[in-house]
Amino acid sequence: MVTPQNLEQYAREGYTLCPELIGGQDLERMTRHIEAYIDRQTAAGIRPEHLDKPHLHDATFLDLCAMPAVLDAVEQFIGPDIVLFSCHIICKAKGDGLEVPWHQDAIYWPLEPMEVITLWLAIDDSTVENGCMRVIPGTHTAGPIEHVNIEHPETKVLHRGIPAEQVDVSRAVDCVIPRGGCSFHAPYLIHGSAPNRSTRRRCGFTMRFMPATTRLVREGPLSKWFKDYPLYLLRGRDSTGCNTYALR
Ligand SMILES: O=C(O)CCC(=O)C(=O)O
Repeated sequence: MVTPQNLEQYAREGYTLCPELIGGQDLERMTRHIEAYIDRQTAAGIRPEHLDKPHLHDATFLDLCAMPAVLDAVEQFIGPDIVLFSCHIICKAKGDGLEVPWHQDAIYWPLEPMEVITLWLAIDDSTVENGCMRVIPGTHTAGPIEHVNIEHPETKVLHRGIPAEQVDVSRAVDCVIPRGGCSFHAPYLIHGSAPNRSTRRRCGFTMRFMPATTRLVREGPLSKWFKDYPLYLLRGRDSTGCNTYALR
């Protein structure tokens, strides 16, 4: 459940944690579907951290992102007209989960204005030991920061990141979240996560939503990825007509 304190913290610090978002049969259904997807993809040789945009291959993920508990929470932050921009399963296997370098999500996205929120749902208890997400509070207002190519990219989830020397890691906050709870973070917030060397899996399902007043810029430098990229209007309407949407 999203509280007024969550909204206030998100505005002030660029992130907030909700220890309970989804439970019961909804959480079971989501977990079963995600685990089956992970099994299929890892059998095909894809690492479980790299399961980006599963909704493009499997429409059930659209239904999971449209669960009322998810959209009711997101509505508190971005209002009633809610577009699914993207989603990603980032599952770090026990003893073998890759690090996510420090980064800002926004540098990958051609969105105007850059109003988009990430809901990171804990499919497993997410702890310091199994590589929970870490954030640098307050960095969401700094705008874009230069990212560089990562050394040994095969050992990381992303190929570009912000060098650790340029991040004030003394201010990092560990997003410890029980299964079924979530965090929300803003697009310019600096965040990352450590490798999972523990004996427990750490699986997260990120869902990224924007208000229908944010435009996906399909032309320009990122058009290779976004020219034909489907957006889904999951709730409300687009009164500005700034995007085109795919049908669910
Ligand atoms: O799952 C993680 O450790 C990192 C997640 C992340 O970078 C994101 O959701 O934007």
